[in-house]
Amino acid sequence: MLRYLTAGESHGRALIAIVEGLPAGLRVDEDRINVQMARRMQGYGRSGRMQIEKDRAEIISGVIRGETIGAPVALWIENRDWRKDEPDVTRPRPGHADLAGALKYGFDEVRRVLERSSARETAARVAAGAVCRLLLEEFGVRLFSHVVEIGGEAIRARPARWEEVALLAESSAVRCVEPDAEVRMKAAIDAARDRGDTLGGVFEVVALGLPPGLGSHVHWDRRLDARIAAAVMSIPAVKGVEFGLGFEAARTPGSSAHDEILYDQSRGFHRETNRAGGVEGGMTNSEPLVVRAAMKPLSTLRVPMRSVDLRTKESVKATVVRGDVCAVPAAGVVGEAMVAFVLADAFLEKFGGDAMAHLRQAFNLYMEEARRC
Ligand code: EPS
Repeated sequence: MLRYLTAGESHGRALIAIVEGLPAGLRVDEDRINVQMARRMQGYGRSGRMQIEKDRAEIISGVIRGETIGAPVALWIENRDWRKDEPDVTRPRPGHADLAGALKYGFDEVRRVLERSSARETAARVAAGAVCRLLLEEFGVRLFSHVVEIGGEAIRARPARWEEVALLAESSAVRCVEPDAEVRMKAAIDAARDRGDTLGGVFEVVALGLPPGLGSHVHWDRRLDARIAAAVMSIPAVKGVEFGLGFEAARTPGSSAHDEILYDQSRGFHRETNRAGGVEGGMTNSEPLVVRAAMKPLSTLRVPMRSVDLRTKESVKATVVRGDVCAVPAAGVVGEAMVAFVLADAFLEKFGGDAMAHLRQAFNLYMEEARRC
């Protein structure tokens, strides 16, 4: 239903996102997109590039007088650090796309790979995701993220109230809800920076206010958890994705792994626990969607690992370029964008319509029925 493409190199003129399949009549406010762009640039441990850029997305098509017209919405993000003649790089970084990309495309250097494999591309994803988020917000859906762990330093517990989680994450330099964990995470980042090293971690994306039945149990590629996992897994450096109890469910007996079903007049069907993370049988069950992702440490190291020069075949140290010590907080914001995209797609699939009014009608009818049954 919905698709998006991005284009642009890390040091090219600009990044571009095109979102296609949005209904007409959606209010799209550039400033609200740019709130998300600014969030992606934050986080303790980011690279010097974030001091240079002022990421702003400009809407260049598909919106007239602040509303979509059903046409593709193109977004333009100018690169300040735009250089025409970047030098060739012949020493691939272990862990990055450098070597595999060079072999695949027949290059004898990796500049032609790293310009596109750079995580800078995620700026365009956040712009696209921000438009999807505007669509979801029209139906009361709210998305946020927080950092659970950095370099082995984890939070002990998160507050019971999701509102509090969202608020605390927003005011933390590492997007973490526990002040003492934040201190430990920042210290770990400082130590890694001093060693010329990098750190990974775990972030959690949460979506509240979802209707039941997004996605489907009937076929593998309609399952919402599979689609979200693929989208989140596509974020550079993400190595694992889990929902609710996730891998822990494998070690938990069935009687403590599921969420008992309750019903009352005012709340309808509801649960007291959310071990499933809001998805059962490949569909939303109207509980909060809780997705966690594990991010490996970034492969751009200031103290490089061993590599081989692509031209001379000599044993060398990998190339040293500017990079983040830790980008887990920013990856959480990118995670929100990817989840927003999949949810908006599933929304349009379920409620259809070429205009917001049609979508709203179908949504209201379904929600009324779901409440009654
Ligand atoms: C990034 C921009 C990049 C990197 C970083 C993320 O810009 P530059 O290469 O000019 O410093 O700072 O990407 C990586 C560390 C990576 O390995 O891909 C951004 O905008 O998020």
